[in-house]
Formats: sequence, structure tokens, C-alpha cells
Amino acid sequence: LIWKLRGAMELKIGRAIIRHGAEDLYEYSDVDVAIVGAGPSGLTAARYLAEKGLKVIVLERRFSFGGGIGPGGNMYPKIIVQEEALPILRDFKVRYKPAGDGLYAVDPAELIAKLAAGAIDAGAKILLGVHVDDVIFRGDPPRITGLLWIWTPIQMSGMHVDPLYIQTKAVVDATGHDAEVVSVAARKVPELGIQLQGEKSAWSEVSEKLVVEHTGKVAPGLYVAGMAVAAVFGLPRMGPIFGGMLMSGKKVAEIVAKDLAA
Ligand code: 48F
Repeated sequence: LIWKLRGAMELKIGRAIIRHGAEDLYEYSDVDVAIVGAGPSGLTAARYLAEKGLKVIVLERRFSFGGGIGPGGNMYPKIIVQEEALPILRDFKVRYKPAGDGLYAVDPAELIAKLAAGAIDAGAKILLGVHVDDVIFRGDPPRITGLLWIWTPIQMSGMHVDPLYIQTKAVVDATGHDAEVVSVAARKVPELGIQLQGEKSAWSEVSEKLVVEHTGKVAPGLYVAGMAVAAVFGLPRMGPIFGGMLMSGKKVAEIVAKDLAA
């Protein structure tokens, strides 16, 4: 009898996972906005886009979120945010301590948890363990209309397994230092004429401003936010100051929402 019960429970667990997991994948294979990367810029963008009633998915390669926030500054458990980004911290109810010179110290674990909770509570779906490796370029006039994805462990195994698709009205590359989506678009869709400039050496103040300034559309249907902006436009890196990432995420959300409403 005990054996039978165990078997029955395992059957139920397995079937519940398969049914509900497949339902989610089916539901989110067609979205308004697909954000690649659940770092600070991607999660911030997800919240402000979802809040506007758009159907948003965040595709994250790791089985966790936060991107570069977790390691703090060289693993000291603090990151820095400047004054201009405080309204975003307040939107997410993230606490901060004055650190002088218009800078504020933030706990990385709190920032990760609250950015993700903010995005999820606003209605965004975060899918973990998903590696995005290609784009779909289609239509008249042609634009980026979708992404191809594969489970990360399969991608890491090096075995060839064909990926699946997500159809979307807009893609946001929030993949950080390597700008992986823009990079694949530049390589595989030469007609877009994208030339990645590559990130330059550190200059925090300048980089924070320029990243936000250059945040936006790079091709029809394709947008860039966060450190990926530096890789695309050849801007300096900034180190463990994160206000620019948050402001870039908010700005890309405003631009995408406006474009989709037009
Ligand atoms: O790197 P990441 O945190 O990007 P970000 O939002 O913020 C950058 C800062 O963390 C920091 C900095 C500024 O202060 O210098 O580095 O620009 O997060 C990017 C996320 O994207 C995921 C990756 O695992 C990370 O969590 N990612 C990268 N490539 C892919 C991907 C891919 N091809 N498919 C899915 N996820």
C-alpha cells in the first residue's frame, strides 16, 4: 500500500509539473516584449513594461536572477547607487544608506530580491535556465520578430539540440557586458548594418550618463539596455555603481511602450 501511494504521488507530481510547465511555455511563446537577461536593467525594464499592461517575459540563462548585482563590489556586500536613481529604488521599496557625495549604499541581496519581486508582481514572467541564441528577422518592412531559445544545460553540454521560438513585438537585449542578442543580430542579419563597438575601459561617471543616453532602439524590433549599451556603442565600463543600470531599464521600458503604442 505504501509503495502504491508513493508511486501515485510521484505520478501526480511529475504530471503536474509537465502540464503546468508546458502551459506556461505555450502561453509565453507569444508576447509583447521579450527581455533577455534578468540583471538590474532587465528586471527594471520588466517591471515598468508589465505595469503598462504589456505581456512581458524575461529569459535568463542562469537558474537565478540579479546578474552582476550579487557579487557587490569585488565581493564586498554593497553596491552603490547615485541620487538620480533613488526614485527607482523607492518604487521597488529598496532601502539605501547615504554614502556621501550624492552616493548611496545598497544591499545586493535586497536589490536582487526586490527588483525580481517588483517585476513579477507587476505581471512579468521570468523564465530561468534559458539561453537565447538567435533572432528571427521577418516581415515587410522586416524587423526582429522573435527569439530562439534552448535550456542552458543543453547549451552547455555542447550537444546539438534544436531550439524553440518566442514570437514578440519587441526584444530588449539586457544581457550585460557581451550584448549577446545584438551581437547575434549583427552577425546573422548583416542587412541591419549593426557594428558592435565593444566596451571601453572604466570611467564611471561618464559611462553612467552615456549608457542611459544611448539606451534605446538599435534596429527595428530590437532594443538595448544596461551594460549591453556600452558594448554596442563603445562606451566605458563603470564598475559597481548601478544607478545607470536602473535608469537604463526604466528608459528602455518607456521607449518600447511608446513604440508599441504607436
Ligand atoms: O550582467 P547583468 O547584470 O546586466 P546589466 O543589467 O547590469 C550590469 C551590471 O550587473 C554590472 C555593471 C554595471 O554596474 O557593470 O555588470 O546590464 O545581467 C545580464 C544577465 O543576462 C544573462 C546573464 O546570465 C545575466 O544574468 N544573459 C546573458 N546572456 C544571455 C543571458 C543569453 N544569451 N540568454 C539568456 N540570458
